[in-house]
Amino acid sequence: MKAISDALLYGILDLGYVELSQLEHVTVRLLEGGVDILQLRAKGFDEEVIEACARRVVSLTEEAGIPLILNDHPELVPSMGAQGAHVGQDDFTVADARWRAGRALAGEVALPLIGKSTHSLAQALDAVEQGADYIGFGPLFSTPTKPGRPAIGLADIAEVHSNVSLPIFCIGGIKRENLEQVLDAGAKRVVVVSGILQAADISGYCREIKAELQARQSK
Ligand code: 3NM
Repeated sequence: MKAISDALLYGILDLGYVELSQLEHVTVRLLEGGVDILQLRAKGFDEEVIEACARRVVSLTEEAGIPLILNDHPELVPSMGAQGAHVGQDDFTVADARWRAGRALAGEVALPLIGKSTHSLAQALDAVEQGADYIGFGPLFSTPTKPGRPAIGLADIAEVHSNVSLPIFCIGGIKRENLEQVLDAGAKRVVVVSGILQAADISGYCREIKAELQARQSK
C-alpha cells in the first residue's frame, strides 16, 4: 500500500460530481491517471449509501495499492476495509476519529490514517498537535465544491511548509491552469476535485497534473 509520505496527487470521488452508476468507471479512470490516495466524499448521503459505495470501490483501490479514505464516518473504516478517514474542523478531533477508526486485523493492529482539513497556519499547527497523519490546506481559491468557505489565497503556503513537516495537501479551486502558480507558491502535493471530475478525459487530466508534481519534486 502506498505510503502517505509518497503521495503527491490526492483524488476525491465526490458524489456531488460522480453519478452513483459511474462509481467504478470513474474510480478506474482516477487510478489509471495515477492518483496516490483516494477519498470517498458523499456529503448529505445516508450512511447505507456511503457503505455501499465504499464496498464498490475498495477492491479497486486495494488492487492498485492506493489508500482509500472516507470523508467523515471514521467508524465505517474497519468494516469497509478502508485505510482511514478525513475530518473537518467542525468534526471529530484527530484522536477521536482515530479511536473510532481503530481496528484489529488477525491479531495485528492496522493503524488508520487520519487527515484533517485546515484553513490557516494556526489550524495546521493544531492538527500537528492533535497527531494528524496529513493535512489539507485551503481552500486556496473559492470553489463550488465547498461553498461558503472563503479562499485563503496562496500567501501562507510557503509558511505552512516551513512550519509543518506532515504531508500537506493544498486544496480548493486547483486546476491544471493554475497548478503552476500553486507550485510556485510552495505547494508540493495537491487535491483536485472538480477539475479532474469534470474533465472530458479524467485519466489524462490526472496524468498531466501528476507529471507536473513529479517534475517539480525532482528539481
Ligand atoms: N475541502 P475543488 S476545499 C473538499 O479547504 C474541500 O478544506 C476544502 O474541490 C478545504 O478541487 C474543498 O473542486 C473542495 O475546488 C475542493
